[in-house]
Amino acid sequence: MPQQHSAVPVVSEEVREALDRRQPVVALESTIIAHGLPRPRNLAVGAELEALVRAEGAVPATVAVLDGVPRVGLDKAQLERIAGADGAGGGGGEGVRKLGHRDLAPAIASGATGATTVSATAFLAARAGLRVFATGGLGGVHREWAHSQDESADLALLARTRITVVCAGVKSILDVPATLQRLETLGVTVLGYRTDRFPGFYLADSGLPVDWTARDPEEVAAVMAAQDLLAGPESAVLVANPVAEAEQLDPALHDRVLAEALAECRERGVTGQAVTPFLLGFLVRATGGASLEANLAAVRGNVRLGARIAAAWAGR
Ligand code: PSU
Ligand code: MN
Repeated sequence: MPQQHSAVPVVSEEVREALDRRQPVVALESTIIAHGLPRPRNLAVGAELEALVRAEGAVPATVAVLDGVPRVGLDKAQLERIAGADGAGGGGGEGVRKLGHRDLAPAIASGATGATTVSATAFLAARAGLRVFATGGLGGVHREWAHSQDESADLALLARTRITVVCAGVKSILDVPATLQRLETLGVTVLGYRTDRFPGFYLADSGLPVDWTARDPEEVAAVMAAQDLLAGPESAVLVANPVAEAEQLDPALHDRVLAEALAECRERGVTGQAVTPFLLGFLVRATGGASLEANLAAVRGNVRLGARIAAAWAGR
């Protein structure tokens, strides 16, 4: 049944008011909540991330699609549905799909409920007029790319979306050098935050360098302003913010368990959208939860920094 919506996306009143008053707003994705973290911890994390944004004086705008309506800014009940905690079978839990930007049109047309990945979140947030987005780690080129051609839609979308994405690099389950190369080819600006090393998601350092370093939120905002001044292709800025070394996953454990995860993924023939959640879930179990703590530490740091960048941007 075709659906009709007056405005896409629907922006919550709180987010709309903040944008109108030029107050800082930070977009948050929902795939990490629905598919990237184990339940029931995921709901607490979703709420915690919003609270962290507020504690920094900014307004959080979690993005998702509910009953075919793309939304920027969720209320408590909407966040609970995405986390699968409504218990009422109203499309929550397993019924929450993972939506990249290409999935938005069919989700709208069919009235589906789903969590948005980096690509869908960046797209909807930019459409709503948001400029700053915080997440964990981006998708990218998978290690089996030559065989599977699996490159996250995150990369191409960020090559044509004017938004600043704070992340802990790209997920270390990926081919990180290939992903950095693709970002260069696609023309996406990458800034290390207080570092000249590209972060490794669970690890503070992926072993690869970055060309540019920002020392504070004002410097990031200055890059954003320069992007607008140039009026070049509508591309993103990645702010690569490393997890604190004290909170990173033990690198030796990381390398060992990741090799097991990749082998298991191959053996089971996991493909497509299922690959990233499978690998993240495997790592959580195989590290006894240590990868989850490192993942959360990275996301928390990114969300806090996102709020500060949004404040610097709003203050310009
Ligand atoms: N960061 C995390 N956990 C996640 C993701 C990012 O800490 O689960 C999600 C993001 O939504 C990202 C997606 O867009 O993983 C990438 O999935 P894929 O590789 O299928 O494009
Ligand atoms: Mn993929």
